[in-house]
Amino acid sequence: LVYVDKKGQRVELYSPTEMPEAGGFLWNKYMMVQFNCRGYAVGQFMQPEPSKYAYAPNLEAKTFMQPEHAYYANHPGRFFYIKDDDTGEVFSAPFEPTKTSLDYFCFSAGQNDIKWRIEALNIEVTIMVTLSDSDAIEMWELNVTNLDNKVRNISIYPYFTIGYMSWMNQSADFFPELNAIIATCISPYQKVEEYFARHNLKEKTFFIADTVPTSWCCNQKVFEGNSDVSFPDGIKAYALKQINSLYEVPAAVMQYQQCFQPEQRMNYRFLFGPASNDQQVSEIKNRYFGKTLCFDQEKNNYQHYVMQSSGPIKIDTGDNILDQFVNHWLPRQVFYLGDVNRLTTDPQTRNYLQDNLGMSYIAPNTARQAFITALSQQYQTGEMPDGILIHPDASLKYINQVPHTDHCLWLPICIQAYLNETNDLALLDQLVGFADNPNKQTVKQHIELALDWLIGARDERGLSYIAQGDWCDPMNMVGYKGRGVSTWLTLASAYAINTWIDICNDYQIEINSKYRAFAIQLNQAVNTHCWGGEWYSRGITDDNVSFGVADDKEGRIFLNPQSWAILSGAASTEQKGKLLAQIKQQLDTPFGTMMLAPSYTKMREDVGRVTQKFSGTAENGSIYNHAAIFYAYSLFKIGEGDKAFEVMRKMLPDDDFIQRGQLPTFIPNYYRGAYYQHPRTAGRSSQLFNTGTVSWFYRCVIECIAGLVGHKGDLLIKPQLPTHWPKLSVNRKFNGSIFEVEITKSKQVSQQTIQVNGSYITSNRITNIVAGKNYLVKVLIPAQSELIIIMGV
Ligand code: CEZ
Repeated sequence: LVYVDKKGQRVELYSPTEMPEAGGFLWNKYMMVQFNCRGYAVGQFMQPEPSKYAYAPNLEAKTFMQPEHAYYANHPGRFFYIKDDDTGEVFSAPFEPTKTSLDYFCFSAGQNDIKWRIEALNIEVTIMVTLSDSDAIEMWELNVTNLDNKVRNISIYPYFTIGYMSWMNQSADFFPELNAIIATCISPYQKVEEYFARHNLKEKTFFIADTVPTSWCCNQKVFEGNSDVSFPDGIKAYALKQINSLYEVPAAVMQYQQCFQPEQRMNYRFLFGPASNDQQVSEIKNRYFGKTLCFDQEKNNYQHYVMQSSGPIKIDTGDNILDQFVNHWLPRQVFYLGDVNRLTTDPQTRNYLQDNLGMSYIAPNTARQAFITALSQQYQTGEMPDGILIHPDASLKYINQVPHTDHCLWLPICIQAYLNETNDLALLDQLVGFADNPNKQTVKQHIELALDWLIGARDERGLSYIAQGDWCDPMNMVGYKGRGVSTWLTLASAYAINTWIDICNDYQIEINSKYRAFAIQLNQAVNTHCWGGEWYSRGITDDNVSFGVADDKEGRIFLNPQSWAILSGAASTEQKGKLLAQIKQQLDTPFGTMMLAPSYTKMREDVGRVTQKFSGTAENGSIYNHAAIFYAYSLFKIGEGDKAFEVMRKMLPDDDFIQRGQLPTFIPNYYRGAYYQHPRTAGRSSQLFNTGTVSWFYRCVIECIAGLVGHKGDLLIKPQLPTHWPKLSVNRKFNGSIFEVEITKSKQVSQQTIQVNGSYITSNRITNIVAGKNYLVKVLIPAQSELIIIMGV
């Protein structure tokens, strides 16, 4: 069903029906498109806010990318009907809208393109879509081959849906001089000010072909006729009716009537995207289909763009799905998130910081600049805003208008990963201004102001106020009256402070002793008020009710407070033993670790919107991978490498592809949970590739599993291999050098031994790294027992 190719860095799916929602995504700085294997597509481009160029049949609310996006018959898509003109038989590629059974089907997701190969009626169709590097343009290539040994008359119809553009004004026509269909709209608005802000909007959708069509149609209703999209009247007829759209739903359909000799192949290219005016369409046509073969050039440029996602680690574990994911798809997803900030203009502060934790490994300069951008929008009180504005016309929208209380704590946590990787101590001395004061202070001072803000935002018990949410966005009614507190936030604040203390110790930076005292105090407050005997609660509401506790029928245990109690040091050995046992019993499933259980089935007005999400989806008890990776990270920190690896490995589908419906090309934000409540849907992927999971997943692979951690410019070696791996080969780029590392389990050693370029070293630290030099590192770790680290770091 699924094949993960090593060399071509592709993942292939051989059925259009077994995993109907599976697909892949492409993006550049201007747009992103998610293609599902059957031909449906969700695309958007930035101007500067996300906008559509292929619309749904009804007017859509504009929000963020939705999980578990639903597809339906007239959903936006890019399709090719193929008709044997001699027999009248029809099929469509890649699969929708005719859903005719095919002789062969292959959907193939690549790093920088998506391809299909289809066979039916003795005709082969191959399709390739890629993006331009410099525009919001989809670039399509179609090859049709007559596999027969007789002459055949075949009609080929590319059908690119445009959909319901606007209730104010929409139309479309064919422009012979451009060989293009152009649809135009005035997107709805109300305020006069909006009129003046809109003249550069791209309100045209173009479909340009490189080959002159036999016929065309721009009118969805006329094309479908009395049938529907599965077998439109337009396809039944000999030729398409050349009808435009005058305030009728636009469509882009062309027809190529072609006589094919035996084994003859025909090639067509198309461009699809948004433009401001016809002149722009003409320029695009000339540029991509002109004499200079810009189509191929752009395709190459896009490949180079995506290649920038290459990361600092390649692993060979023998587990092909994991290896290909870590070596190619994981850095690609990390780079997507970090390079275009999820294609938003006001990324949530915690997302922006964590996405740049990931970028620290791939493009450290980008990460550095992002930390500075974020800090320049901090208030002088130390408070961080809910979102970071990264475009001059951006404003805080949607979730960023809801006050959340955790943003400050991500600063030292994310910056620590950056410093490990780069040893760029100068960052801490960099001067940066504030949102409400241009007077600059150092990054170090900014971080301490953030920590002071967290320390100040606590109640008389010493617990952190949650306001209308912490990491958990929809936990909006625990503290909206101003009194509710969060166990997780208190623990995470302690962890953030401890992380800052570690950074200062590492770099011999003087630090006020109050921080150590506050970290202890925070942990103590949690142990006094939030430990329930077997696990930690999630918080205490405005009305002083603890929740996430044994007495709760729903939402009895939450994962995050347990993981972060391990990270913050709040949990004693005994407490750790207890809470790990409870996680195993109440939260572990074959698909991963659930975020809470049992999932809520009805509104709790003292917890909030999270309880209204459907049980087992998103924060209401799914396997929310972001929470699960925090858990994995905490397990590594206490040497529970096997458990941690299991949590991570379950983020990738393997022998359960059909249940997950997901290809191992990205980690989705969740898999359905509520394992005991809704076993039928448990494990199903959200298909949403916007998730903070992947930066942490990358960090866990680099710093914990391979254990090749940067530290003050040195490379520490402290791997944690799962018990069932006999060895691990790693290629690690660090500090401008390449480390070829072989980690082998051996019965001959009782503690870790390390040879660097043939000589043993006495600690687990490679020092005096010379940039440009290659290092051959052989590590032996004891076979039976867990790793013993010689020099404790
Ligand atoms: O958003 C994510 C946020 O982007 O939810 C996480 C949070 O930490 C991330 O910053 C956990 O709450 O509003 C909502 O109800 C949803 O929770 C979404 O905002 C959610 C989506 O998955 C977005 O991709």
